[in-house]
Amino acid sequence: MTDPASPVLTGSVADGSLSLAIQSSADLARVYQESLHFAQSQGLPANLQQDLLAATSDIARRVVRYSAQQMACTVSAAANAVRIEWQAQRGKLVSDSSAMYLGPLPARTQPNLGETDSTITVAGWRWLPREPISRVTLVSRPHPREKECGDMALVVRSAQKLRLVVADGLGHGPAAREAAMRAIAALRKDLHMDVSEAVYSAHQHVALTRGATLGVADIDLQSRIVRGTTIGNVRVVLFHGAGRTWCPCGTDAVLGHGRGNQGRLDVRVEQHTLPEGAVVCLFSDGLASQLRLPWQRSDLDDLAAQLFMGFALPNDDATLLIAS
Ligand SMILES: [Mn+2]
Repeated sequence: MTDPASPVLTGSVADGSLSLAIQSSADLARVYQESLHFAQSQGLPANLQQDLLAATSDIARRVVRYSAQQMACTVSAAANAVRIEWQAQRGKLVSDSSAMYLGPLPARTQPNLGETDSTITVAGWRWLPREPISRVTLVSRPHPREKECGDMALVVRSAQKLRLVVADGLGHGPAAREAAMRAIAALRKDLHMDVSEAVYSAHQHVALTRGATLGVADIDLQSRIVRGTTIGNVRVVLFHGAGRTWCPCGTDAVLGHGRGNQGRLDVRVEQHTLPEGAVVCLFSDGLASQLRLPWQRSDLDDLAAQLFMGFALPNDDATLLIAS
């Protein structure tokens, strides 16, 4: 999961960690046993042990249903806090929910993109015990003629802050990915910087590539304030209740272009408080801009699958990152 080409980029592991191998339903019992042993060896409180077992069991069942060609799941524990990261590459997207679309847009009928596409990567992050934002799900798929996705996502967290990023390299293919990867690397390295500074830094890093569009959301985990911006057509949207609560207007520009005296990038950062139960979404233009949440709430991983299947467009890299 530390492969720089991977969409999963994370901080370091502190105390103990456990890697779970999940290939088929035959592994589910072992996943449970290994998770239990890990939870006990880390001396986690009973309620945290239960939550950890429930989470790894849920993830293992999902991963088996995705029929992914590659999967990884890592559990880390430090100071009575647990982080779980998982990734399933080149699988088929499935959703538990029978109610596919009850939202403001009409249900999309077959063929269902996710069920026919085996190039999708799904990844998730969970933090225990529960916090203002304790889960993130990523769904990503390259352009149909490409092997590598020109979009990249970043999920990185410190004690105070969770940073979510989607970068979309212009065009598609390896050169697009290079541009996106540089933006992501800068925003990971500069986690300590505020959104505006970090975006300027990314702007420098992306110079000499073909450029990228970008969405960034920094969530302050103590004050429950989200600060965000967009450069170009990546969307950052806060959903709460029935509709869009907040969406930073951002800047119509290309990251990495227009450097020098004449082309200083105008970064406009906006902020909003994060209400209880809010969902933060970032997505590239490979998903339709009118993306809306369905009325009926479901598990975050199922919601991500539903949104991706409902709104992904056929002829571009597509990346959706959602957090709740
Ligand atoms: Mn795109």
